[in-house]
Amino acid sequence: MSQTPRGADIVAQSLKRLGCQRVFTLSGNHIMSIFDAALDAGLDLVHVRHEAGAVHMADGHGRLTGEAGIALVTGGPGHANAVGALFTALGAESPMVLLSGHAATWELGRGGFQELRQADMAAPVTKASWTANATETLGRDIGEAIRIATSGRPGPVHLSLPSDLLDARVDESTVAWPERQAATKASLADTDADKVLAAIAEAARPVIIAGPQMSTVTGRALLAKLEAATGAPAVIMESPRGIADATLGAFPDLIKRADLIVLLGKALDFTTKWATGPAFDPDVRLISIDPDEALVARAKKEKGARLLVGCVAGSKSAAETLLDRASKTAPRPWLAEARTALDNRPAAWRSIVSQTAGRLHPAEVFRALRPFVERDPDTVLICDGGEFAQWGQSMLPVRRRLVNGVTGSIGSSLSFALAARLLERRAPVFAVLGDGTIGFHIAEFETAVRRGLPFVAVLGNDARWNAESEIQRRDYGANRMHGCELLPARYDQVVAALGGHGEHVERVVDLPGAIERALGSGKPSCINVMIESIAAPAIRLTP
Ligand SMILES: Cc1ncc(C[n+]2csc(CCOP(=O)(O)OP(=O)(O)O)c2C)c(N)n1
Ligand SMILES: [Mg+2]
Repeated sequence: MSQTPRGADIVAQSLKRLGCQRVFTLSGNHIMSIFDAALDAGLDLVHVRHEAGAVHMADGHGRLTGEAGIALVTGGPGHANAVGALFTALGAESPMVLLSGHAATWELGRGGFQELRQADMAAPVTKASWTANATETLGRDIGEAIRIATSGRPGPVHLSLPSDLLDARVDESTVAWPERQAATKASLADTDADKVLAAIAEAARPVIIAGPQMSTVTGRALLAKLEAATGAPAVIMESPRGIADATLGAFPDLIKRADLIVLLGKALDFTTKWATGPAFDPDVRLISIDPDEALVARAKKEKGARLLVGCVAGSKSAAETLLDRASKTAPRPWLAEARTALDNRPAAWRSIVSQTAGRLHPAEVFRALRPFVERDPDTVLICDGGEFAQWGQSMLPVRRRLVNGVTGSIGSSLSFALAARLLERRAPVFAVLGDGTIGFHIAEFETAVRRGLPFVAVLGNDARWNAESEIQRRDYGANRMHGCELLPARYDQVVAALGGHGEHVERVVDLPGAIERALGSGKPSCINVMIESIAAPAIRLTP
């Protein structure tokens, strides 16, 4: 590198030093210096079609690796487009950094090109958000952004990079290069672990609810061990549908009977219904173990003396400490009862068939897809959207799975699929989504074709935004359902036109062949399955 690097070189070299070789980006005037610097730093620029797509890809990368995903967008409109997608990453507790170009410092307050208060704009949807103020310290800013994104409760961080700081050259001896730092995670004190274990042992019907950070292959394995060691059923809550998430089977029947709920990195919020109201035992007690002190304090404020233990600790390390200190317990009947509820799926789903010619019932789609998802343990499954995807979340095996997450924002799945394929070169990547949802980022199929990133999108096409239609039916009446209709468009043909593989399916017998051909094509694929509009499943032990 030159003795007098540009700020842009410092940014690119710092990313490389910190192990971030892949950058999800969309070009723009403010960041072309970084594109140039990326050549010498050897960064892989994954050049996408919408800034929100770049953020979703960085989010998907963060969720799958636990390392910060990096998105790079231009200032002003590029940044504005990116910000909305940060909300998804925030809710999913995904480590990622958004780097945005920014008007030059000398232009600020003078009506500069694409001048915008970018850091203020991103602040509510990030853990930290700031604007760099010197060329020499750009590397340190990047190191700090990555450290914050991956520490404690992971999440998105934003850093704006004024273009004059990127263009300026400085003497290399003055550069503050970032150090590779381990993410800081508080550990659970042994005394607290023992209190938690004692409370679980004393409870008759304990339930452990983990947050989205545990939604990884290792997190799930750890939770399964914790469940076996403590006799308390352990679940992950990562859906805005909360206790009614179809992934959790008849969870409402189970949680109503719980006398102790252990929140393991799970916020006491709307998804957990603040553990109050008719869905809960009024005497239920809680434990909150959370990396974020503010969330422990919130649980204390909400629950008062009902909060038995509140302590600050990272979810995974806390689960490991609990496992280390747990003594062998005899199997409890409660765990068997709880598993029956969690694994419960109505018998009718095995034989349910569509009532409409030329359209499949969602259950038929997922019965056909299931063996393909099960074929390879490394398969990545992505579920996104409304009612159709909820059927997928309840009927498909959960191992390496990404869902849009607690914020409920739809549209991220195609970007997730690209990020997943860049990491997983062999096993299938499936994205399950609705016809409304595919519209947000359908152009990313072009990115996938350009980059040679095959995956299979299984699209449930009911020609409507059905989740919202169902709200209209329920709250306002069947005769007042309007404004949510779409055309039964041929999304498969759009994908084929972009260079991918398209399949159109109207009969269940044709679906396995279509999936097989899509996988065999080696191309980004879209199977446009015409479906009936069916509400998301609600599972109860006794209907
Ligand atoms: C970004 C965003 N916009 C709007 C919504 C509201 N919303 C949730 S589900 C849904 C409908 C999804 O339609 P589709 O993808 O066709 O799935 P379907 O429910 O029809 O199966 C809408 C509009 C949202 N959650 N997020
Ligand atoms: Mg739909």
